[in-house]
Amino acid sequence: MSLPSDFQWGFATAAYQIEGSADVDGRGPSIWDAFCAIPGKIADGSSGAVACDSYKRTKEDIDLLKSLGAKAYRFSISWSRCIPLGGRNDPVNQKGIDHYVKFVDDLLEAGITPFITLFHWDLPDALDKRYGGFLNKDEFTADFENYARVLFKAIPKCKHWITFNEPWCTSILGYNSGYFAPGHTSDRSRSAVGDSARECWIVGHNILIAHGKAVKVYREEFKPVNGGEIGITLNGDAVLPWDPEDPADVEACDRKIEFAISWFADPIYFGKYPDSMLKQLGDRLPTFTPEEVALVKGSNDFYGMNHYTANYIKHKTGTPPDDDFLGNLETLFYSKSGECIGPETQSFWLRPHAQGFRDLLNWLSKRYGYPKIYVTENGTSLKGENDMNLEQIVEDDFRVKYFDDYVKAMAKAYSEDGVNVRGYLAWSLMDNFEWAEGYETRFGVTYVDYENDQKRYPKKSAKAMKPLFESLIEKK
Ligand code: NCW
Repeated sequence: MSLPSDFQWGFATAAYQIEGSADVDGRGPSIWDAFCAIPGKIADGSSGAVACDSYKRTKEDIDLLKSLGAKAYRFSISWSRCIPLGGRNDPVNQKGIDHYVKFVDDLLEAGITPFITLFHWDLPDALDKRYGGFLNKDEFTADFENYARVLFKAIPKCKHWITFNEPWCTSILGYNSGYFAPGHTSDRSRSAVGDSARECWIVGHNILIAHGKAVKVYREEFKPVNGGEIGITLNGDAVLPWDPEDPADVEACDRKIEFAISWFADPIYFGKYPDSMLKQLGDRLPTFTPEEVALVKGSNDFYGMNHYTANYIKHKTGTPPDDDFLGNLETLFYSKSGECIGPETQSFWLRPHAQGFRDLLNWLSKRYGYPKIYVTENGTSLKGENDMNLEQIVEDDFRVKYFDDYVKAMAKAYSEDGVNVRGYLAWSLMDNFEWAEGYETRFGVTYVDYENDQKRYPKKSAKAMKPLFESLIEKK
C-alpha cells in the first residue's frame, strides 16, 4: 500500500474553535457567540471567547506544525473578523484581513501549504438578525459571494479554498435538531406546513447556491491569474446493513449516504437532488431553477471529505415518528449479534471503523466519477481523556491506532482500489472548543492546558504522524 509522492498531509482546525480573542481588533459577534450565551446550549456552559488563544499565538502554532513535520494546514477564516457586520454593504475590517494575510505568509515561509475554509459555522450574527441568515437566499448568497471575493483578492497566495464546512451540520443540527447555532427546530412534524416547517432543507439549498456563486467568482476572476482550486467539504459516515440478509436494510444504507452526502454532492456533480430525497421529502425540498443548476453543477475542483465513524443501518417500517427527519431509517452501533461497530469514544456519535473509511472512499469515487479527494478531517476523541493526568493524556495509544488504521485504509483505497485521494488533514492540530460539547471533548493531537495559559503538549499521536506518512508516501 502507498500514497502518491505529492500527497499533502497535515492537520486541521477552525477559527471559532481555536482563536479566542472574540473582542479583539474589531471582530464582530457570530451566531456561535450568541448561541453560547444561551444557558444550557453548551455542555460545560463555555464558549469560544478564549479557546486556545490561537489568534495571538500564530507563531507558536506554526512552530508546532513545523515540529510535527506537517506539509499542509487547514484552518478557517472568521467572516466576522473580516466583515464584522457581514454584509456586502458593510465595512471591511482591514485588521482582520491583515491577520490572515500575514498568517498565510508565515505558513508559506515555514514551508506549509495553506488550505483555507471560508466558512466553518461562525456566521456573522448581524446577518442572522438582519434577514434570517442562511434562510434568505438572495441576501445570504450575495453576502457570501462578496465575502469570498474579499478574501480571494486579499490572499492570492492561497491555492486551496474550501467554501463551506459540513453544510449537513449547519442545516440539520442548526435548523432541525437545534443542537448547533442558531438552534432552530424545523421539520419535526409530518403535519407541519410552510417555509418555517422546512427551514433545514431551505438552508441546505441556499448554501449550495452560495457555494456555486463563490466558485464562479473564483474561476472567473482569480483562478486565471493565480491558479489554485476550490471545493466544498462534506461530512458523511460509513454504513453497514443491520441485517445483511435483509434487502430493505441493504437499500437503506445507500439512502443514509444519500441523505447525508448526496444531498449536496448530487447537485454539485449531477445538477439535481437524489431521487430518494425527492421521494421522501416531496415539495419540502426546494427546487433548482435552471440558472441555479448551471451555477451548482460542476462546481467542485476537488471533493473535501470529513469522515469519522460508521453506523449499522436499519430500515424502519410503519409511520415515521414526527421528530425523525429521515423518516424511516435508524442508525445504530450494535448489530443483531451484539457485535459493536467499534470501541466507544468521548463523542456519542463516533465509533472507529477504518474499513468503513475505505468503503466510503470507494462509494464516493464510483458515484462521482473518481474525483480528486482531499480528506479535510479525520480523527477521534478518547473516552475519559479529559479526566486523565497529563502523563496519561500524552500517551494516547488509542488515537495513534485510530490514525494508523485509518491512514492505512486510505492508502489501500489509493493503491489497490484506484481512489484518487491526494491529501489528508487530521482533526485536530490541538484540543479545542468542541461546539455543543464544550471543552470536555478533546480531539487534538496536541493537549491544550486551558487552566495554565493554554500551554500546548504534543501527544504521542502528533509525533506518530510523520513516520506514518513517510512510510507510505512514494519516493519521487
Ligand atoms: S461536531 C462535528 N465535528 C467535530 C468538530 O470539531 C469539527 O469542527 C467538525 O467539522 C469534528 O468534525 C466535525 N461534527 C458533527 C458531529 C455531530 C453529530 C451529531 C449527530 C446527531 C444525530
